[in-house]
Amino acid sequence: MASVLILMGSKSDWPVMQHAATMLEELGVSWEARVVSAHRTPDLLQTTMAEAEQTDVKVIIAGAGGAAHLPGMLAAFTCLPVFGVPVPSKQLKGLDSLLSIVQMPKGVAVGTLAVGQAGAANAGLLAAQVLGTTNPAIQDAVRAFRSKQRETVLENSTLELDK
Ligand code: RP5
Repeated sequence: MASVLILMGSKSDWPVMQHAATMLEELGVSWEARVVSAHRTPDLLQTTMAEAEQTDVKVIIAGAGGAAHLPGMLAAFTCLPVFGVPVPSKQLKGLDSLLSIVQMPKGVAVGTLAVGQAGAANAGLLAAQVLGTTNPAIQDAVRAFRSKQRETVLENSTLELDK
């Protein structure tokens, strides 16, 4: 397996979760993405975590929507860091996903990112920062990303009215 395992509750989550993969690509971090549902395939969830524990996976990113128990269930099966991404839901726009993921009871930790694409991208960034603590090339890539972002802001710092 790759360094970062991206899991999601449904293929319908991929348009959001692919932003985590894009960020990891940009930072030179290997990733693998799979669909694993906490309530539709609970057995697969358990075997996937057992597999992750035996390979080189360092960080898990988990995206889910609605009653989003996937990140918490994954965290229950591993001591690898789990970052949860609340995926926007049809009815409640992801507020349900956010509260489900962020309100983990004491004793099992899930790091929760923002709802939607920004959260997915930041989950990739945060995973890279974790890996960067022991991998200088990845840390350099994160620094370069920050510098590029800064330059973009400075280039666009003066605003003019369209005439
Ligand atoms: C969750 O239910 C998934 O994470 C997804 O966000 C949501 C809806 O899934 P589908 O009905 O689109 O498969 O388990």
